[in-house]
Amino acid sequence: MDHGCRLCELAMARERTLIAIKPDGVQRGLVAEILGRFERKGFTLVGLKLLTPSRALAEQHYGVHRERPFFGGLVEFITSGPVVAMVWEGEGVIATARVLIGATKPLEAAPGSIRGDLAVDIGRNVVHGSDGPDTARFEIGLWFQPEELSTWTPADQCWRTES
Ligand code: IDP
Ligand code: MG
Repeated sequence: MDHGCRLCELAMARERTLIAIKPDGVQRGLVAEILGRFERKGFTLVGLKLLTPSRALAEQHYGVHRERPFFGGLVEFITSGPVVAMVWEGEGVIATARVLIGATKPLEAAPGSIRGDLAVDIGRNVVHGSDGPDTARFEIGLWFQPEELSTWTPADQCWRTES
């Protein structure tokens, strides 16, 4: 809950989100392109690994979609090869990452967004981003052990944010 107090400000500044480059993004050689967009924007990378997700991980990650007709195919797809899982940090990173990623349907995603520039099919939309604070916390805990995350401040942070 944001009360507008100093503690809330600090917590917001440390906001984190889970971003995953899906198997299609890895297979198509788009890792640097996608990762670079978050890096160039000015967010801070605090966790990074490449793994082929287990079925259990995939089913938990997409648990909210369990009843949807595409669930089986989605789990097959996300477990089909390596995924690059990342945690990015920064003020407003959860919502802004969704803007950088673009709409779920790539044909409707704005030009300039990752999906708008790099994808055409909803089932091959190259990247995942948490959709809110609760989801972000859940997904980060699912994909990363606490010790796999680095809390650090980039040396040039004062050239990215005023405070
Ligand atoms: P999001 O990735 O933009 O948050 P969600 O609605 O959470 O979109 O759906 C999760 C993922 O499930 C999508 O990124 C996409 O890969 C897949 N998906 C969603 N809807 C469909 C569909 O109608 N057909 C096939 N795959 C879908
Ligand atoms: Mg989603």
